[in-house]
Amino acid sequence: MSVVAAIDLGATSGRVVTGTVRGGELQLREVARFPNTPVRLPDGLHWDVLSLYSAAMTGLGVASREEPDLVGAAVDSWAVDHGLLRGSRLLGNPYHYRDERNEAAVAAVHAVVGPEELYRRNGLQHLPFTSVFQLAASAASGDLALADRVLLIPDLIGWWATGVPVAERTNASTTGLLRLDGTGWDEDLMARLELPPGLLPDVVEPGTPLGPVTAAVREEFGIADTIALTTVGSHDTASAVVGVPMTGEDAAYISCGTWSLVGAELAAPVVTDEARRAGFTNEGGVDGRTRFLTNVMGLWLLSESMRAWARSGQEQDLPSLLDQVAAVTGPVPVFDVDDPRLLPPGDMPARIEALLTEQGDPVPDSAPVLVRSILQSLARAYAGAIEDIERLTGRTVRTVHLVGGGAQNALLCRLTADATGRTVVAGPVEATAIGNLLVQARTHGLITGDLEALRAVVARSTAPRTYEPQGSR
Ligand code: ADP
Ligand code: LRH
Repeated sequence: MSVVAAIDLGATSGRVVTGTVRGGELQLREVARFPNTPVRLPDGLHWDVLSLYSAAMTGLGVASREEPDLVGAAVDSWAVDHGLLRGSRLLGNPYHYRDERNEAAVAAVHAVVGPEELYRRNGLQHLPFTSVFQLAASAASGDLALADRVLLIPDLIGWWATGVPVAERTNASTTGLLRLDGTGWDEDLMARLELPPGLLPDVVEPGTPLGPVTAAVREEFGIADTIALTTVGSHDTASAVVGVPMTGEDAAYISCGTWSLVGAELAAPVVTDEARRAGFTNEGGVDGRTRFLTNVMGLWLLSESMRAWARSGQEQDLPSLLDQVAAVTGPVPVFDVDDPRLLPPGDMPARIEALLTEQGDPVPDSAPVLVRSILQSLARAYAGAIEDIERLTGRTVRTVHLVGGGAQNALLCRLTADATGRTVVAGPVEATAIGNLLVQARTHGLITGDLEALRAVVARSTAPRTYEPQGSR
C-alpha cells in the first residue's frame, strides 16, 4: 500500500501530512506541524524560509521512517513570494507579501503597462503584492541585478530537496508574468518591464515528476532513498480547490484560512472589464481549470487581533474566545474587511476601531464584540463575492463549500449561511493537504480520474458539516 506526503506551508503554520488511499478513501495522518513566524528586520518583513525548509525536511524524515511505504512528497505554499538566487546561493530571506515596499513599484509597473492591459494579459485582480510588483521593487533596490534566478517558495523548497528548478504552473499564474493561457511566461511583458529573460525557470504542470531527494538531503534529514518529489497544485489555493468536495456548477467555494479566497471553478478565464473592476482573478487550476476568485482579507483580521492582545498581556485562547463571541447578543457594526490599511501587520484592533469611528459607528467595548464584528464583516464580504460570481459568470450558486482552518469556526460558518442565504458545507479543514495528496496519488498511479473523481474520494473520506441559512436573504 503506497503512501504519499504533503508538505503544506500555510501563512499560519506548516505541516507534513501523509495520505494512504485504501478502498477508494484517503486516510490522512499529520506527521509534523510547525509555526510559520515571519521576522521583521530593518529592511522589511521576511519569511524565515530556512527554518521552514528545515522543519519540512525534518517532517519528511519522520514520515519516511514511520511509513515504510512512503513513495513521494510534494510541496505547496502561499503564492507570489519567491527567493532571488545567484547560482545556487539564496540572496537573503524572501520578502513577505505583507511588507510595505511595493507601493512605489505598483506605480512604476502601471506606468509601463496599465491595469487594464495587465488584466487582459494575466487575468489577475490587482493586489499590490503580486510578484510582478515585488520584482519591480527588487529591481529598484538593485537586488534583482544580483540575481540570475527566481524561484517561488514551493519551487525553492523542491529545488533544495532535489536540485531540479521548475516553475509549477498554478503558482506561476500568481506572478502576473504568466500568459493567461498558462502556456509560458509572457516574454513581451517581461521585456517591457526590463526583467531579464531566463530569470524564471520552465513552467511545468502539476503532477510532473521532479526527481529523487538528493543524497545530501537524505543524509541530513534521515529521509529514505525511495522518496521522489513531484509537483502538485503548488499554490496552496489550487490544492485547496482540488480538495473541495463540490459536484456541480451550482457550487462556490471559500478557501478560508489566513486569507479567504471566494470563487468558482471555471473551464476558461473571464477577463471582462466588469470582472476586473469587481476584483476577480483568474488563477491557474489543476488540470487546466480556472480558479475564478477574489481575495477577501480573511481570518488574518482575527489572528492579527489576537497577536495584538497577546502583546498587551491579554492572551486569548481561540476556542474559548469564539465561545464568548457566540454569546454576544445585539447588533454589531460591520466594516470593509478589504480596506488596504488592514493588510500589513500591526495593531489590528486599533485599526478596525479607527475604521468604525471613521464611518460613525460605535467602537466595540470588548474583544468578543470586536471579533463578532470581524466575523459578520467577513460573512458580508463573502455574500457580496457570491453575488458577484453569479453576475460575472451567469451561474446560480446554491451551495457554498467552506474549507480550511475557518471550517472549524462554527459561528463564521453559520453567519456565512445567513449572509449568503445559501447552504454552507463546511470542511474539510485540511483541503489543501488533501488536494496535494490526491494529485500526487494520481501521479504515482495510486488513483485515476479527473478532478471530479478526486473530489469523489474527498467526499467519501471526510464528513463535512452543513449549515442552512436562517431567515430571508
Ligand atoms: P493557512 O493555510 O493560511 O495557514 P489554515 O487553513 O490553517 O490557514 O487556517 C488557519 C485559521 O484557522 C486560523 O487563523 C484560525 O482562525 C482558524 N482556526 C484554527 N483552529 C481553529 C479552531 N479550533 N476553531 C476555530 N478556528 C480555528
Ligand atoms: C493563501 C494565498 C492566496 C494568495 C496569498 C498570497 O495562502 O496563497 O491564494 O493570494 O496567499
